[in-house]
Amino acid sequence: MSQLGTLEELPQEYRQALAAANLVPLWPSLRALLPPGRPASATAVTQWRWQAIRPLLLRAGELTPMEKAERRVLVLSNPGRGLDNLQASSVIYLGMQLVLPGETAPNHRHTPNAARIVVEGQGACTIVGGDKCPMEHGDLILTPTGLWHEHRHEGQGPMIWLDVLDLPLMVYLDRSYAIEGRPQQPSPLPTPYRAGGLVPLRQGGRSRDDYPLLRYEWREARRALEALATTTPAGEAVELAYVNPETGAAPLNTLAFSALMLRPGEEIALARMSAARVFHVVQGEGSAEIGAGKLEFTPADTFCAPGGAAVRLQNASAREPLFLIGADESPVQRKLGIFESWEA
Ligand code: GTQ
Repeated sequence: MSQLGTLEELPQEYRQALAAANLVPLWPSLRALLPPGRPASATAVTQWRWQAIRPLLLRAGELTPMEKAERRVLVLSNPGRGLDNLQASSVIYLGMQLVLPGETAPNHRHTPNAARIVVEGQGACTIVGGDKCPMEHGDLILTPTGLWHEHRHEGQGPMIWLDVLDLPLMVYLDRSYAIEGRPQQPSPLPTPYRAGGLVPLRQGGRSRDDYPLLRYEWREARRALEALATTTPAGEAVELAYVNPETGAAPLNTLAFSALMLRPGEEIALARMSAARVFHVVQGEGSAEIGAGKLEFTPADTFCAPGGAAVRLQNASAREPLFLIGADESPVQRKLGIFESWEA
């Protein structure tokens, strides 16, 4: 592959004439725009430690009242992409959100898709399109694009969860905006969708909802992982995909989610894929090798892997299982026809 000409090689007056006409020569930037063989990524392997986040988030609770924050969130930002850009990866935004007893994060809806993974606390709920979703440790709760949502906390003690959004993509597309709404009246009827694999028999088993299931209970995910673990050969990933129970597709248009279990002492290699992913530790301790990066994690830590990176995970305990929830941007890449994966 030949060495291409640089900007500096061009006469100064020529460069000025180009700039005056809003023109730029391609060849000095061509290799950066279209790298040979594989894409470049600014996404750095990054770990966000719960032990660092929690005290700083609780201080935000003292420093900034809800009226001054609307969403009291510390953003888990990837330094490789520029800390101020508030991105975990090119598509994924992560934020740790705090709601104190009696507080409400006001009702709104927006173009970005969001999901929350509950980290700490009891007695809060997210109301999504009138559907009141209780929030318990490890639950995955969806707030898909365009649906009204607000958070309330009627329990005791701080309530904390991890927000996962496709905000960077929406900002890049010039499609990110929010609309404020009045507080929702939660529906008196619970959603007929209680669990994956069980679809209410109405309208031939299909509802008119694009998002029939909004809350994926950790209790059920964990039970399903433990059952799968009894038949999965040692060293093979015990991994379940969260899906839309009617279509089998990823629960959000842009983001896919999975639940992972590593048995005591186990080490696994995940299938390599072109989409960046993030991992949140629901329970247990372990270590990760992501490309050339190595990190050790404890409960409620969060870390990210750039697209294309080899990921190995190890359970540090010889006695206890390790549970993680993963989120990745593969649905965006699949829809664009640019997704690639390789066997582990
Ligand atoms: O809870 O609606 O972390 O709108 C960022 C933007 C959370 C939310 C975030 C949001 C929300």
